Amino acid sequence: MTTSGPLTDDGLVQLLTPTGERVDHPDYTPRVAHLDDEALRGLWRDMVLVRRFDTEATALQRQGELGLWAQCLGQEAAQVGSGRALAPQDYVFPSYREHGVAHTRGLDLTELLRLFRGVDHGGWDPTDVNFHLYTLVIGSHTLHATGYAMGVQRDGAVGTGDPGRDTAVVTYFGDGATAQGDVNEALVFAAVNNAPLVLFCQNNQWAISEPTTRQARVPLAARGPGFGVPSVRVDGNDVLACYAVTAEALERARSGGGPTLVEAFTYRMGAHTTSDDPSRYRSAAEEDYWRQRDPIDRLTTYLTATGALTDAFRAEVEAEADALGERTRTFVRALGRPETSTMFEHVYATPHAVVDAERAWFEQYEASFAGGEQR
Ligand SMILES: Cc1ncc(C[n+]2csc(CCOP(=O)(O)OP(=O)(O)O)c2C)c(N)n1
Ligand SMILES: [Mg+2]
Repeated sequence: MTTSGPLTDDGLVQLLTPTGERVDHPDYTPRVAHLDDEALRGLWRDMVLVRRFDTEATALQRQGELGLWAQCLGQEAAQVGSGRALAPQDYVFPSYREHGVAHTRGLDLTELLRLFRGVDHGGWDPTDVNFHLYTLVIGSHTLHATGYAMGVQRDGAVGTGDPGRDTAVVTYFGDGATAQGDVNEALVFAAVNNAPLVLFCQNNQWAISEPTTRQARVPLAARGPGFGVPSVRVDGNDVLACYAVTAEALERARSGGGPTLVEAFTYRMGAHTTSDDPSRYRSAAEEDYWRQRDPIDRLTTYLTATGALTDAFRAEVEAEADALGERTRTFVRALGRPETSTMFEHVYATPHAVVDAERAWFEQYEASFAGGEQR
């Protein structure tokens, strides 16, 4: 689109062009060489299912079943490509639209909806799938991830050479988050402590209505070297390239080589959230430009050309997506009203005197209303 500043699209690692042709890259082609037709179909299936789920969740918000929804529309390749490069023992700290990553971790996507319906402060046990709770405070979780990665390092789970043991931590954040102090502090701490961390920035061009040009004068990946963190810019709508650069960064982290900053250059095709109307601040021409770079379309074109994507497989995935949509709707509508006292659960991992006192006060307060009703 442009050749200077934060919007330049030069220098992006790419293995699959927007028109669905494979291109070679000396460093990164070998990192996807083992992905056979079945694995490639798997990436396509992941992206199709995530998009269907995202569409269903948006519709559920419009029907009043969810308080809010943050779409990942357009970012499926960045999320599925990076997520599928992870090992089971790796640990993820997401922000709030990493639905594609959640899917690759094995989290049932419906579990994401408790938070957006407002019936739970989290919704899942992060340790079940090594996928932390969503964080809405921009950038704060990059510090949690850095601390967690330093803990992994101190546990001796880095650089042992045992592929089942060596662990990396990945944190996902947006372009806007890079302007926050927390993300910059995370980069400093991760760098000087050589933390086994991958800082995965999805540059989707917008931070609500603020364009990337209001966040930086340079490509976001150019910030990494100033912290002493190796950085790479990847075509975020190319699932293969995202897989490859993440695999490299994870390998560096697990082997003791320290952190990497990945800038996945992508686009938020939807609104920021269901509370936003992007037509107020961006052009239809820009949206068209990115629609032609749709991450799913390019893999569809490529796999159709190679013969890997058969009509039978497409029909199978379509049926699976229909079933997921149906299950999502049923799940959300069956979520009841939580007991108010559940807000006191999981504040700390162990019992806490202040929380106990607050719960006791609250129960007494609620009982006073019940008594009032009886009078
Ligand atoms: C510390 C903090 N400041 C402001 C906000 C309000 N806010 C919510 S999302 C957002 C924009 C984030 O943009 P970006 O980091 O690019 O992520 P994206 O939503 O585009 O994925 C802002 C400013 C917040 N949640 N937390
Ligand atoms: Mg953004």
